[in-house]
Amino acid sequence: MEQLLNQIAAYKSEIEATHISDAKQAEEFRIKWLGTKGIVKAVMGEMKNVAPEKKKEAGQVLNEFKLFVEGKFETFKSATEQQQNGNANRIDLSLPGDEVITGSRHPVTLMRNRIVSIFQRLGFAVAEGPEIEDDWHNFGALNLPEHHPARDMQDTFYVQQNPDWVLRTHTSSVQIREMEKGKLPIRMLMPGRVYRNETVSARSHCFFHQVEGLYIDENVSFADLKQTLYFFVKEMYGKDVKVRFRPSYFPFTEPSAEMDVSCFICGGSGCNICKKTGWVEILGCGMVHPNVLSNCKIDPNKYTGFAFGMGIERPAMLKYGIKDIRLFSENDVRFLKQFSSSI
Ligand code: 2U9
Repeated sequence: MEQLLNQIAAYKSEIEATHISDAKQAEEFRIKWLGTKGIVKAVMGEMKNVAPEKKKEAGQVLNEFKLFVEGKFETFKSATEQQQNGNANRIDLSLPGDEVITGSRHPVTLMRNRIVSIFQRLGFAVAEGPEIEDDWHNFGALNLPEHHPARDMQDTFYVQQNPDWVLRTHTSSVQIREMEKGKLPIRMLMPGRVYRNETVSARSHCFFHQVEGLYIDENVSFADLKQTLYFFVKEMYGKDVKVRFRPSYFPFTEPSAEMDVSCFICGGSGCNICKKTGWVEILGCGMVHPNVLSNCKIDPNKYTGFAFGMGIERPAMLKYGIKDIRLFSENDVRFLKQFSSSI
């Protein structure tokens, strides 16, 4: 019995001298002392060697020892848990913050948004359509029947697998799709990418972007077209620009016109941009040809409409001073990150 008491006293001082610094050591402590093959179990086993009259006393001492070890283990465990939580929650306020990489919008997107938002204020809605079109929507419905010489005006990319399919040469095909739905009036804007089989150079590319507009209702006149475009020009290029219309020809509009604004670079006195004429061409327009309305099952005797179309790259190049159209599609981050805007 005395031997047992001495042994327990030695164990107690060993435990008192033990220091635990992490969860791993706490677990090692548990296994050593409280595990199934641990010291506490072994000491309990000594009971059988204790003389019967001492068993009661020995039982109390052993029980107290067991509680002592368990208590120590709980203390170690909660200390290491607190330590772990502390590490996770500790914030070093002196560290620099994470960099917020915001990116920037593409200059073509910026210019498109600018154009679109002006017409949206006049009640134009935006519509989109497929870039691979069938012959009917890109040409036929737009008063360009097969073998019409006007088809040669735009060199077209044909899809090899199906000669009826083309990469759309204008977003007018989207207007046709809207008109075919038969819901009138229509006041819509069609921004999008178009393709033309042209040699790529600093000034022209085989794909570019345009915004087209279409307004169809009863009693729409050329005066409505002019007022709409006047509003656009004033918002886009400023209150002081002058506007002129020149007669033109498009198979899908009659009459047709091209619209120039007084040069917003030199103010009309003559520079490289306006080729010393004082005028810059910005868009084509006209009254929707009656054949186009009929093609879409709209009665041309009841409804009339106007349409217009403009490129996006050229105004973007003039606004941002971009000298080469190819930069738009090269995805050079050094180029792209220079443009920022809220829209
Ligand atoms: C329908 C009927 C008529 C859209 C029009 C133009 C004139 C025009 C060019 C300007 C520069 C395209 O990006 S560009 O190369 N567009 O000159 N576009 S009238 O006329 C339409 C459209 C849809 C149903």
